[in-house]
Amino acid sequence: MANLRRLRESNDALDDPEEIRRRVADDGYVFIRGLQDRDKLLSLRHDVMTVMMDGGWLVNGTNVMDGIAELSTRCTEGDGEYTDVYHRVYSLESFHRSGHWPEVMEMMEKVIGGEVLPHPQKIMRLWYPKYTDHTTPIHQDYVHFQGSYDTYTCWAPIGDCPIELGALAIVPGSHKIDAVMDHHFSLGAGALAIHENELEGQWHSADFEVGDSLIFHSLVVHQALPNLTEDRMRISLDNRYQSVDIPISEKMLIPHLSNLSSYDWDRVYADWKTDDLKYYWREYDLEVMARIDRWGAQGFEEALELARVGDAGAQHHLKRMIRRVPESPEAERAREALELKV
Ligand SMILES: O=C(O)CCC(=O)C(=O)O
Ligand SMILES: [Fe+2]
Repeated sequence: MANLRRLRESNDALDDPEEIRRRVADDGYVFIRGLQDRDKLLSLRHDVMTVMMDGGWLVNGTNVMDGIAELSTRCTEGDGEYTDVYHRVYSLESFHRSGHWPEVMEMMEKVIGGEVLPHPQKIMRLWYPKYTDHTTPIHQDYVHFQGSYDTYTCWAPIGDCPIELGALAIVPGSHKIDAVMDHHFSLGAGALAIHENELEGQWHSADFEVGDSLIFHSLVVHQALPNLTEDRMRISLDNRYQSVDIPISEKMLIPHLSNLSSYDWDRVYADWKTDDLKYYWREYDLEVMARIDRWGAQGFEEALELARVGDAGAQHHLKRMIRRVPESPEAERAREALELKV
């Protein structure tokens, strides 16, 4: 990306929570080098890559820690094959525990300034190389996670993530608009994108080393950079945090991508060795908000329109949806839109 600037590092302010909050208020983010323990992240990397190897996503016989992708198995969020392996990863106790590591919780307490609720819905991204049509597009997290604006994402790669492997890029200060921007149909995680021409500001990113963490507000505009490597898998955490005192969306109380298959917490917990993180959020008296379907519904209408006029991305998206939920009313509408074209 031309004119990509470097994120400001905020390690100098770690002992000054007020200054951290000032930077978050001004820039919408703080970027902390080495926030998370390298050895714990590398151990998590081993757990995740082992599941991916078993699922056929890595080249047989290679070192799992290298994350060398088996390109013939490429898939992404929204594909049934993705969900199969992803939900095996999702059942790892070590993955969920990483969202509660003390170094992350202490940092989030500084950012939020009170008791912090890690969202039950943890998220990991498993991104193949040479698959850049499916890179996470430009968006604000609020359209996906809803609840309260004052929700923060902590994004961290599970392993080193130089820019070419697909680091996260943000537009500092873009949260100050204090509103959700228009989102349109797109391929890539979330399937909704802000159009670049509606944006002001500069893209910022960094070569991330394992442990480096980017924490940003739910209205900050961001995207993933494409994974331009020949053969490396990019894996990352994007977990969410908020004060226990503000509303949370019901969407964040269920496992990620559980709407795409029958998957629930009992299945997540099936092989866990400890109990302390099971249903941990139930001890709080949380205000739970109903999900808002507006953005997703509008994106779907746009996908139908685009498919009718021959847009390959929209057609791909709809075909995938038909495979996933063939009996749904949406699939019926998708079939109509696709047939109009042929
Ligand atoms: O890692 C990605 O590709 C997407 C991450 C993201 O959008 C987020 O953390 O909110
Ligand atoms: Fe995001």
